[in-house]
Order: sequence, then C-alpha cells, then structure tokens
Amino acid sequence: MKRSTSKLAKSFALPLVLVAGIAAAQEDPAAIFESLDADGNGSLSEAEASANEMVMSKWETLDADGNSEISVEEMAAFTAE
Ligand SMILES: [Ca+2]
Ligand SMILES: [Ca+2]
Repeated sequence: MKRSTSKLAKSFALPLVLVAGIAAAQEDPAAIFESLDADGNGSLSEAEASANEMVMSKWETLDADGNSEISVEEMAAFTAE
C-alpha cells in the first residue's frame, strides 16, 4: 500500500519539476536559448535542444510552426506565457 502511494507521488512530482524549469526559463529565455544554440545559427535543432530537458519535454509546443527547429521567436513566445 505504501509503495503504490509513493509511486503515485512520483508521477505528480515530474510535472512540478517541469513547471519549475519553465519558471527558470522565464527569467532569461534568451540566455538559455543562446547556451543551447551550439552552432549559433539562431535556431535550435533537436540535437541542440536535447541538452535541456525542459525544452525537449515541450518540444512539440515550442516548435509552433513544426519545422523541427526552435527559433528565438518561438522560444520567446512560449516563455512569455
Ligand atoms: Ca543551432
Ligand atoms: Ca519552428
């Protein structure tokens, strides 16, 4: 009984971590974007974004136009919410 309770708690803990990650991103999305844009071409490929769990977990939402790259505008639009 106790085991299933802690398992349930874990399933709720992950979204909280993601929310915390988004809150951190809101502080300076440009800095996070810059740190992830390894080749400096102004957009994040999936490989570049894989360094950030928050970005990867929200990939489909972040990539608003679905071109498999996240532009600085897409990042800003998402974190501005
Ligand atoms: Ca890039
Ligand atoms: Ca895009």
